[in-house]
Order: sequence, then structure tokens, then C-alpha cells
Amino acid sequence: MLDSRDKKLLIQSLRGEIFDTPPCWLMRQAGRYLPEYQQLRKKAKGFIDFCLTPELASQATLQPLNRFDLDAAIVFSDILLLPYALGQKVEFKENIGPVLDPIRTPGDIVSLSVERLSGITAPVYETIEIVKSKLPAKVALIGFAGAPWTVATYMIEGGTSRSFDRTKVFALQYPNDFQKLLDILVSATVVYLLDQIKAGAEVIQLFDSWAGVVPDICRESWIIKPTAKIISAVRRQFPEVPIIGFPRGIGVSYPEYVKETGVNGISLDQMFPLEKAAEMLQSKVTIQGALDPHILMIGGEQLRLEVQRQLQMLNKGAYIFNLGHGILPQTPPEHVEQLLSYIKP
Ligand code: 1CP
Repeated sequence: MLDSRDKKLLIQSLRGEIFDTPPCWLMRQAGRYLPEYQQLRKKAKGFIDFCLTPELASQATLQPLNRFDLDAAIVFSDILLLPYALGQKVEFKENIGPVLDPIRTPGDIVSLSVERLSGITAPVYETIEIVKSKLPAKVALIGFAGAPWTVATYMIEGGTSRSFDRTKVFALQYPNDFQKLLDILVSATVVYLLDQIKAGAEVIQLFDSWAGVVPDICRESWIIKPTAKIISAVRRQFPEVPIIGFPRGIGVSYPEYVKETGVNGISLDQMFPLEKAAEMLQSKVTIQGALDPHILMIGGEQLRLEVQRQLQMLNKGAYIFNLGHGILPQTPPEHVEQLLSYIKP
């Protein structure tokens, strides 16, 4: 029997189907590069308030769909809503970024509480319900979370980082406590994703933006195992919901990640050679990616040629057009229009 999911190219692609024109969505497709987002953003004081106000978050989710012929919407929220919902102090400061009250000692983990999560994240599910009721039939709705490693880096560093010294030292010095933190994040992420699916999310993406800084000997326990646990728990309840992994920067370890986690789609970064991706991965998994966001920012002929190259390399197998990382805030929105005209002539 056909259900509504069968009409959506993104979902079909994640089941392994190949199309002349691949489905396309863009990481961070809602947000600061859109003037209408900047306007809407003024209606809430803090960024967390904005994410937890369904009327605003649903509009932000739909803004890129009102402009562009994209194949997916991604619920407007943030990966750092999870530590916030677990009880950590999280703020987003203008021109600085996220600022968290950092975990410094194993004792700081004790106060995190998975029980309080659903009460705090309830508005996200309401956003999903609103968006779902307004989406065109062909557009898939993506729910998401950060992967435990990437979320843990923000929780321990207290914000963004270049070197991740504090996180690595904590993880190596207190391996049992770090494992406890990852376990808490796994349990919380499973609850959070299951609730997103129950509210209407049809695809899940796990953002592991800082996977590339993990030492080889730690990848299994910091990245692969926690991700595999989340995926198997979500699949147990919703085997039909495809899951995309974005372990940015893991290079030669992409095949291991795909094999050990069981993702349906792998979102590639722009550093990884496309010919290797086609050769090593595409017979096993749908490839999503991997245009350099700076080329989108520049636009024009360089963009056209690079889109053509990506299509030539990847469109012989199951493939979703996307960026290798999120859209840069300086990107002119017209360049997204250009991009789509090159993909969907
Ligand atoms: O006031 C504002 O407008 C703040 C800017 C902003 C926006 C628009 C932040 C703060 N988060 C978001 C939305 C967001 N974040 C979305 C939904 C929008 C969409 O995709 O259309 C998503 C999926 C995210 C995911 C996210 N947040 C990631 C993973 C993807 C990636 O880019 O690597 C990460 C690492 C974050 C943390 C975060 N939140 C915000 C900022 C500025 C950051 C990055 C901080 C850093 O550079 O370390």
C-alpha cells in the first residue's frame, strides 16, 4: 500500500532509488542569510525562546520553502537545545555564539536529568505538527539532533572551540565519567528523536559536526558506538524512518561509520574526494552532499561548474544534493535560486 512517504523523493532516495534529478535540501537552509529570518528573529528575545515558540519556529522552518523548490524542510531548532533541556545553562550571545555553563568535573554530570527533557522540548514537537500540516505533499520533514560527541564538546568546552583541549582531556582523564555523559546523551537523544518522529518527522539527521577531531583510537567509543546505539533504538520503534549521519571530517573512516552505525544516508563534507565516495560508499548507502558552502556563497559560473561536477560524480547512484556543511550567513539568497536552476534545469 502506498502512503504519503512514497511521494517524497528524499525518502525514496534514502531507500536506494536513483533519479535523473536528485532531491535537494541544504543544511542550515533556514536562518541568518534570509532577510525574512532576520525580521522574524526580532520577535523573540533569546534564541532559545525563539526555538521554543512554535509559531515562530514553524515560520522559520517554512521560510526557505516559500522561496525555493527544495525537497525537504528541517525543523527549526538547535543541537544545543538538548543540553538545555537536560538542565545545563545555555545562552546564545550575539556575535559570539553559544555560551554554556561548562561541565568541569565528573560531579557536574550528576545534575543532568533525562526525566525533565520532554517537558522542555514539547514546543519542538508542536512546531513539527504545525509545519507538517502546511508542507506540500512532495516535501519531506526532517527532524534532527546533535550526535553525543559533538554535543558533549559544547557541554564541556562551554561553547565552540578550535582545539577541544578540555573535552579531550576530560574524556581521557575520566573515561568512565565521559562514558556516563555519552550514555546520558544517547538516552536523551533517543527520547528526543522518537518524540520528533511521533510528532511527524519523517527523516532524521544526526549532526556530528566535530567528528573529525576525534583520535583514531577513540572513534569507536566516542562516535561509532553512541551513534549505533541511537540508531538501533530509534529503528526498533520506527524501522521505516530513514536516518542520515553527518560525521564531518572523518575522511577514510566513512566506510567504517556507515557499516557500524547502519545509517541509510551519509552526509559528506566537502573535504572528501567525490570519486572515492562514489567508489567506496555508494553501493552501500545513499550519499548526501557535498558542495563547498563557499562556492555557493560566490555563485555564478564557478557554482555552475562545480554543481555539474558533483552531479557527474554522484548522480549514478542513490544521491541527495546538499552542502558539505551549513549555508554561510553571508550567502546571497539568489545563489540558492541559481543553484537550484543548475540542478533542476
Ligand atoms: O540568532 C541566531 O539566529 C543564531 C544562529 C543559529 C541558527 C539559525 C544558531 C546558533 N542555530 C541555528 C539553527 C540551526 N542549528 C538549525 C536549524 C536551521 C536549519 O538547518 O535550517 C540546525 C540544523 C542547527 C544545527 C547546529 N547548531 C549544528 C550542526 C550543524 C553545523 O552547522 O555544524 C551546530 C554545530 C550548532 C551549534 C550552533 N548553534 C548556533 C551557532 C552559531 C552554532 C555554531 C557554533 C560553532 O561554530 O561552534
